[in-house]
Amino acid sequence: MRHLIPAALAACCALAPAPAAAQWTSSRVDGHAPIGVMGDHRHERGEVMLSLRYMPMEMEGSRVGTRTIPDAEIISATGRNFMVTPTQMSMTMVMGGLMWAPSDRLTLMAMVPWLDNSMDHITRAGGAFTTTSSGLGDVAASALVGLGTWGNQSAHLNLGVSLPTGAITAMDVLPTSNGTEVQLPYPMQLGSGTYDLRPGVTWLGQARGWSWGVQGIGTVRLGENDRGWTQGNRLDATAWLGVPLMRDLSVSLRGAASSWGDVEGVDAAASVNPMVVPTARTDLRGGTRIDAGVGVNWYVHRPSGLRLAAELLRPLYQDLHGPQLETDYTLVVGLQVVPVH
Ligand SMILES: [Cu+2]
Repeated sequence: MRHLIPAALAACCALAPAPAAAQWTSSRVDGHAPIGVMGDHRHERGEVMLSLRYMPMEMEGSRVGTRTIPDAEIISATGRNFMVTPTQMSMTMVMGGLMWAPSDRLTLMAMVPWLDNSMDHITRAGGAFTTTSSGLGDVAASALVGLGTWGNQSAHLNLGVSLPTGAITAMDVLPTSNGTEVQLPYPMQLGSGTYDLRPGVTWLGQARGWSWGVQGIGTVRLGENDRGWTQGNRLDATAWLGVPLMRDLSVSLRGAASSWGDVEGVDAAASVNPMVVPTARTDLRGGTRIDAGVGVNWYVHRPSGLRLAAELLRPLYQDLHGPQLETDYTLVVGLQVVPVH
């Protein structure tokens, strides 16, 4: 059975190069995926890896479906008839990661995100204001379970769970709240408020002068949070190519597709009226986006496993339940080190 799966895949998957004599190895500079991919590689028994990622994401302007819509139309009485619209949002995530391999087959991984959000708005009355939220996001833990390594190919399951450690009652002052803090709409919250399953699969391959990988991961929300709503489920699929330019430096090209659902239920205590601003509407949260990314991996110091990597992603396609803010770019800069071999 273990040998039938790769045989069947190799037979039908045109991307897979003919098996070479070399064994797949994470010690190649392109043995780690572009830095925006999580849970792409396993470690050898006893190894510990620490990582830190800095991930700013910028959103400006809104879309309805695939069409951009002017902010003025969103707040016009003859347009979408909202009183307020977001014009811009900056989301910065700093994420610490820990990987540890109790065996060659199993690598355990924990990720701890810190979020910093800022959203600018304009109002029909001609005003402008900004809201912010920051704090711990949803901590995730996962097991990367090896399916096997067959020559120059390797595959594992990603069995993850996300914990509801991020706040879902983040507050700030609004122009209409007379100086008191009120609960912010859904996109400014820091977590889902639910336990989420994150099942997936990762398949990797290496040839002499290049490498490839594909990964698909779902996010399934379990039940509803204690405010009575559920963030939409999501699906993330990505594929990449890596090319070593020299022994310790590689570049990458990646495509990433994401699809996520609307909010189900409603925060009964939400202080913002969904008639006022699109961000308070549960049915204007979902969408689909396809990003293209270019990245670089640098093996700075092999004895300590020190790597420095960066990746820039720009959307090729966005289809949003809107008006909803569109993404302009995502940058990921990361550092990885292996203090225990
Ligand atoms: Cu690692």
